[in-house]
Order: sequence, then structure tokens, then C-alpha cells
Amino acid sequence: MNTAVKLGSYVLGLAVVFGGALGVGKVVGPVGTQPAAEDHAAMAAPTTSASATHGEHATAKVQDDTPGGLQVSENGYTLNPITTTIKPGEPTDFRFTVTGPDGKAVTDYQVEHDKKLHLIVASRDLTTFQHVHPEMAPDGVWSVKLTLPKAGPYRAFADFAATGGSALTLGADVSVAGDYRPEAFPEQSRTVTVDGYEVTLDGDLTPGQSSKLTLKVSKDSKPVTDLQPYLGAYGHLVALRARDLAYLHVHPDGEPGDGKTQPGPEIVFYAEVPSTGDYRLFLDFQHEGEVRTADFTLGAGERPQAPASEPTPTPTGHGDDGHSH
Ligand SMILES: [Cu+2]
Repeated sequence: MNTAVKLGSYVLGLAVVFGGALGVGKVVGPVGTQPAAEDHAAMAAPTTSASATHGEHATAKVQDDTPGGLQVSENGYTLNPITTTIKPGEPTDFRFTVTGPDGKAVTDYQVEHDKKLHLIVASRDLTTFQHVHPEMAPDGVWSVKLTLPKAGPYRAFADFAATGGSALTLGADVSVAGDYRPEAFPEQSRTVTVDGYEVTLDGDLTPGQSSKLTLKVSKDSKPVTDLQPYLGAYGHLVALRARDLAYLHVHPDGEPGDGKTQPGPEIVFYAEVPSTGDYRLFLDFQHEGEVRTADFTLGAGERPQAPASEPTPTPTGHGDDGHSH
């Protein structure tokens, strides 16, 4: 209780303590390698000013670089799932609130992409994905019918901006009871077929840089040139990082009615991923009145070698480690 009050009341203090911890790490590192006399001097010097400087730096960095979706609470806003029991394959009324800095359920939201709140639900193994739009009751309780196909851990992401607040993506774990059979992470793929539509992905993800991704939609081997606007765009792309499900913002290039963006067959996005590794990309697009989702796996940067899948080095006569060819 006392701790909770302290945490709530002294956010600035918390930031300084957190930054201070980082600062200590930075100070201690070099100090350990220095002569004892300097070590002593460093110990005697007041650490508060140095820590505060590091604290400001660290706090700003965290706010700038941390991807969305990894936290259930951020900037005073918290995602609170109400529904706790979900069975596989059964339509369930999934309910939740978003509470604001005053602790009350938020009821005023800014409209983004035609909606006040976008809810993404993905299985932790990133083999299933849903993008839905819950309805909000006057008391701020959101609800949506969800059918989660199989047992196991899921992550729900609420993408919203409260009136007067900045855009946030909060994430909360959701469990589906039953016999859980985790699936292997989907292999890298650039062509996907969904409901008779073939979607190809062109472009590469480069960590730390805005990367252009072009998705092209065809049906019966013919380019689709009459995609329909869905939520103010011809396509919506969500990128989730493998293993921690970091939620990455992807910006569409152009929008319907801007005089230059064509309704297919190509939909262009700019994505910036924070690190090397694998990402799952989920494209929602609408054609002939129905929204479909095409999913891809794409690696960013140089991917770490998986020792188990490395080919056995063949003897080259040089005794090399396989990099020689
Ligand atoms: Cu949405």
C-alpha cells in the first residue's frame, strides 16, 4: 500500500531512481578499472547530479525507442481486460476498459483510421491474428465478440489515443483454456494465398530505418485494381516482432482520394523495425465487400545463425569454418 502510494505520487522520483540505476552501471564500469585512489574519489563525489543527468537521458530514450504493445500501462493509461475465461472456438464477449491517469475508465477518444480504438489479438506463437473494432458502452467498457481458434496464450493490443493524450498501444496477455499445442514459427514467406487472392511482398526490413514495403494483390493471376477503402486506406499492415510481440507502427503511403494513390494492385507502406530478427506482418485489405488478412514472415537485418539448422561444414582442405566459400 505504502509502496503503491509512493510509486503513484513520485513519478519524477521513480524516473530519477531508474535513471540513477543506469547511471551507477555506467559509472561503476570504468571505475573498476581505475586505481584505488580515483575509485575512492569517485565514491566520495556526490552522485546525484551525475545520476540525474543520466536519468533524464535514459528516460527520454525509453520514451522514444520502446516499441508499443509491450506494456499494459503507459503514460498513466492502463488496459484492463475484464473477460478472463475464454474457450477455444467459442464466440466470447471480450470486455475491457482503458483507465486514465485519474484511475477512471476513459470515455473520450480521438478517432484514428475511422475508429476510436483498434483491437488486435494475436496468439503468442503469431500463427493467428485478428483486427477488430469493439463497441464502447457509455461507462467506458469496451466489448467485442471474439472467437479465438485454439488454446494457448494470446496478446491483446489496444491501439488508441484518448482525448488530450498521445497515441498509445497497450498490450495485455489473454489465455484460452485447453490443450495447448504450440506451433513452429512460420517460415519466411513473400507470397501468400488467402481466399483465392495471391498477395506478394516486396521490400526488405532494415533495422532502425524506414523501410518501403510493397504488397501486390492478384486474383486468378490478374492484378486487383479495385481494392476498396477500409478504415481510410487500401490496406492496413500490422507488424509484430517474434518472441516479444512488440507492436510496430506502419504507415501507409497515400490514402484513397488523394489523387495519386491507386486502388491496387500495389499497396505501399513504410515500416521501421527496431532490431534484427523475425517479424510477422499482417495485411488487412478489402475487396468485393469483404476484409481478408494475408500474413507474412520477414527477417530484418542479418539474422542470427541457428546452430541446429546450419549445414555441416564440408572439409575444404583449409580447415576453415565454412565462411571461406
Ligand atoms: Cu482497426
